[in-house]
Amino acid sequence: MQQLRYGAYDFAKKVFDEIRDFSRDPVIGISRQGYGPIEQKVHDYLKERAKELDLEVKIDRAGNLFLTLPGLDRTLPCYMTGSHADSVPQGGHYDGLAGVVAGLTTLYWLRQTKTQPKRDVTLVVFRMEESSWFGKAYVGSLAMTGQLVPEDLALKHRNKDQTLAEAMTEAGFDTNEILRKDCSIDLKRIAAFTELHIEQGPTLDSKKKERVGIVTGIRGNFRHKECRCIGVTAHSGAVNKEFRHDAVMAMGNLLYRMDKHWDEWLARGEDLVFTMGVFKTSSSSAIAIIPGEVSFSIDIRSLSRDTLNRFHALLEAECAVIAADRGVRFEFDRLLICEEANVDPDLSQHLVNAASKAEIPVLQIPSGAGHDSAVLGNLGVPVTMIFVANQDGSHNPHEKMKLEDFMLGTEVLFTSIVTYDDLNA
Ligand code: HGY
Ligand code: MN
Ligand code: MN
Repeated sequence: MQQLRYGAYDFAKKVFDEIRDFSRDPVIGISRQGYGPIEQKVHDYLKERAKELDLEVKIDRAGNLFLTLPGLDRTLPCYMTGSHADSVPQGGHYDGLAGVVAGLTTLYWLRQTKTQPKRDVTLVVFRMEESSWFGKAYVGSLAMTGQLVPEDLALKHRNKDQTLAEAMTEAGFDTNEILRKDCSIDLKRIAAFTELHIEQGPTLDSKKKERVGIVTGIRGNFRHKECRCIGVTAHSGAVNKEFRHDAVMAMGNLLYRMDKHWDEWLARGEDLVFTMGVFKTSSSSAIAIIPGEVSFSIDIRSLSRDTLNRFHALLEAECAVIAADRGVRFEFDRLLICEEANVDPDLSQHLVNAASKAEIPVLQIPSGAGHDSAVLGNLGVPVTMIFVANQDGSHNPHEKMKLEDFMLGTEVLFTSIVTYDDLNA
């Protein structure tokens, strides 16, 4: 398998470099908004590479892109791999794109070595996996599987007066088609789905030996895009503490309480992370004004749905206590749920076997981040994920990845695909 690392190394490097060149945010990092012009440019770029590799190209009603290398027996369900090409605002280059380039590199190497697998191998490039622009995650894969609702498309852009429906229409898609309840592809035609992704956390990069992970489960999440704490705006000098309804102080108390609960839940072994990533006082806030309003986002994640339900309920209960205490009120917008997902044990074992066949040490590791794989996994498609080590985390402009680590992960993917039918032999 040595050839894969070196033969396709330059191909992968070229693809990453060329896509980076047109993805740079004018200020810092990478910005590729889902259903935005740069994401479209990536899809167009991939269609060009697909032509060179003589791949079949298909685009579904939501703009998800499918590139297929035909197998010997086309009646068999395909081995699918893929991820997303969009990014968070001023984020990194590799979140999502690594899985797309790994799939393309695998197809490239199948062509280069004139290997025709028994079954079709399809690379899927999902639209708008990131929730950061309109609040909803997995938009492309949910559209592909008929799970979007009109309220999703009514969500507003993070800082523009535009709905998701308007962005989709502007990108040339028919929102009535996108809201259909049937699947845009036959899920029974997917024998196995493997998504390669950067870990986005510190575990693999802290290891000398294992630079590749086999994912054991994908956290689900409960999100609110914009909640509000409403108190009373007042003079910061003239109003003594007992008369105040200070929204920021109320939020400070809420965060303190939830942070303590979080520690207690971790101490008793629950899998849980809790983030308020967006936190805004009103545009008229000023030094000498007691803030009467705070808007904030909520992101609660866990491998366990029960943990998610109980922590969300605790948050609401604490809000009620603080509201009574401080004379403020809390408003929650629609709860956005991304389901937690299990990986397919047999397919995961196949990946572990493929890694050992390629003599690549791997670590079994859960995914804290959410991924499109969870959408397919929860609809009965056998899914697995391959993580590759990356540096400086993710969802920030400093995210890095070493191409050597990427190629190790791609080699596991390649080996998994070319040996898949031995599995069934
Ligand atoms: O938020 C996530 O976990 C993913 O990056 N959309
Ligand atoms: Mn992401
Ligand atoms: Mn991602």
